[in-house]
Amino acid sequence: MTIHYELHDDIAVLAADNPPVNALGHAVRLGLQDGITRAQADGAKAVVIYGRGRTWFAGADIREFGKPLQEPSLPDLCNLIEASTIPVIAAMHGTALGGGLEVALGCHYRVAVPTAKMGLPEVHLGLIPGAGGTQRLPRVIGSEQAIALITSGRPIDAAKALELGVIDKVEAGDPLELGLDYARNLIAQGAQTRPISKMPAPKLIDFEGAKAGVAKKARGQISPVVAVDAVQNASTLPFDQGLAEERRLFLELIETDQRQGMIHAFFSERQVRKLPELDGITPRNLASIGVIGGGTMGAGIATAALLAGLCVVLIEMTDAGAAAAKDRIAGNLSGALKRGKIDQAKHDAILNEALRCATDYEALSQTDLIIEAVFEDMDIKKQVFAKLDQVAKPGAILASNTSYLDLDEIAASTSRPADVIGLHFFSPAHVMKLLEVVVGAQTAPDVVATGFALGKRLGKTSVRSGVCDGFIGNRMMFTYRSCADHMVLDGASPYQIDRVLEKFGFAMGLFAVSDLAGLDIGWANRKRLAPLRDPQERVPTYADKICEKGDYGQKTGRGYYIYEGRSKVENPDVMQLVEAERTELGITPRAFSDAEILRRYMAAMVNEAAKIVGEGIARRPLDVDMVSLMGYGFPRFHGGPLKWADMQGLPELLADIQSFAQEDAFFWQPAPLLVQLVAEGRTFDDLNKEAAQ
Ligand code: T1G
Repeated sequence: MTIHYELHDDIAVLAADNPPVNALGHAVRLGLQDGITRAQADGAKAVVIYGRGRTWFAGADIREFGKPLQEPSLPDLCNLIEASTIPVIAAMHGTALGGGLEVALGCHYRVAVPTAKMGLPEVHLGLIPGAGGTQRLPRVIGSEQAIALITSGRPIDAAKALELGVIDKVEAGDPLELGLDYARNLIAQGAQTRPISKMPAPKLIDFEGAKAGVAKKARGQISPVVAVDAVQNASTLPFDQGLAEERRLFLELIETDQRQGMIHAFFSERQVRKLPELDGITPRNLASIGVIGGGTMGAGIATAALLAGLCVVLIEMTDAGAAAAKDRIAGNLSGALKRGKIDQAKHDAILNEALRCATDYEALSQTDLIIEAVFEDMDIKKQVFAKLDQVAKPGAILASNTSYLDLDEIAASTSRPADVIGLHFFSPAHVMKLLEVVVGAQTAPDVVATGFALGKRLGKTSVRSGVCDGFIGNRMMFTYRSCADHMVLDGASPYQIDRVLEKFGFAMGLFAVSDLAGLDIGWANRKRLAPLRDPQERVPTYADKICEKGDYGQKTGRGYYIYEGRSKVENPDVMQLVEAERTELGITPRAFSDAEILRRYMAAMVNEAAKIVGEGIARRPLDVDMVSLMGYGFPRFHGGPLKWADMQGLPELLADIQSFAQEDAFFWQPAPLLVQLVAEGRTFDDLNKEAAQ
């Protein structure tokens, strides 16, 4: 039973009971429909709806999307609630999201506990509110506020909802009691129903202007732009027509790849933390951590841990280095203070009590987990781990923040390789969501479980990776970067490639991102790999020549682009270096269409990703998708490179790779897994489903 019907004197109560989040699946909708009808038949004077468990309805049941619709639909249910002849009160707690808020807007009165949050996040699923939200909300808060809430998908808290008039009362306590009290008062006052659909249409605003602003921010995502059209209808059409239009637009979006991509991202974000190998494994205790190295990465990691309530001991080589590290952390914390993430008291407590900066490794002797974030050099890392092996307590976890290097080789420099793990953070480490948890050949299961527990504590999306050069993310990046370099040598320009990627939905193109990260990092990595390179491999040198000029990107003001203030312009030196290299190699440049650039770039990415899954470096395709979304800016509405590949069609992608291999058989070796899936008519999603069984 997902909806319990109770009579409290002359008040009917509908209690939702569909854990974990009271999703408005078919059974819940049926239960509400029956409950509203029965209450009126029972002669109740009012109805209170509330949610048992941790929350009011957190929306439609996302698992039902794409499946045949079962009546009553959610918009019909909201209309039925609104048409009730007796007042219906929504008593909310937890997260009233999407269809959950729309049900509340179908009710006549809304009350909430102070901790409740509410919003319409449908755009994050590639959709728009589809149960009256685009028609009822603007009538209550106006079109501008409604557009802001719906196109951002961001929830508001109860205080803000009260201020905007979305709810009528905020009071601490049990939501059921709150609802019953409110109903009793209404009955005592002889209050009537109050259908929002009967409220006047919201006044017209500059919808075209609003739409243009939303489209700019959406960077190719469809649903936020469609949402503006739907809200506009609330001002220009009668309610029922506006509702019908909302439904038409909603059902159109259901059929889009973007909806599939974003729902894949939603569930993958939750699935990625479930690893069967960790079932029943208890993580080790985590109260304090140590960080070796107080540079940008070390200071960011320390900040993330401090903000999550952990004590941190940070080690630097010198007192000056330790002081500089403390300043970097203080800088990060003042940012968190400005953004209201922490208050002054917490800020001061962190800097004065939770953080200790030192130069003596002995200071780490009691910490539970130590993360090394020193220069990306194997010898230096081995020296650090050998010292850690001496001072760390038994059972302490020794972690490396290496971005590329062989974790097993690092672990072998200690007497406790089972306690060694890779925790690969992304810069800035206190902001970026992704954490690659790199599992070595000897890493103990409870050490892996502790890595994931730390990730959860820091609010990260943790993804398991095996050991290979660059793990999941950097290994893929190395390949699609090489593909881009090859296209540049053959006739494309870095700037055309960046424009194509931004049109595809990336916030920044590949070369602009390299400038942001610092060209010297890629250069150091190319130097490291040079002795290991296969002579068959095409290795363009123009990127090295840019660095040899001392141009490292944003940090030097010049890289692929020239940075003056907030503007950036193409750096003419780059194409001169490219043309010189083409001449030297006897290459006659040719034109590349935007479509071809995208096909090659994505083929390279997907092919490498398929190798990574095929080799077991990534457990499932969704792991790769999560790495790309959370750490490499891959547009969420495409779902990730492997979800995107499934939607494009794997046979077409394989055919592309096989045709590109005519030019460069060494670079374009089709991934065995991709060949197998195509031969078997299967997809990457099939692998995700099998892994979840
Ligand atoms: N449908 C189905 N399952 C859901 C769900 C939903 N709406 N929300 C959560 N779950 C599952 C989730 O997969 C996980 O499962 C478990 O519940 C706990 O979630 C017509 C079109 C509510 C803030 O977008 O944002 O209404 O992994 O791990 O971190 O206009 O879940 O345990 O098997 O995320 O505490 C709009 C989506 C739908 C809200 C709780 N609603 N959910 O966060 O727990 S579209 C949303 C969330 C809609 C109408 C339209 C969060 C949460 P499992 P969790 P959490």
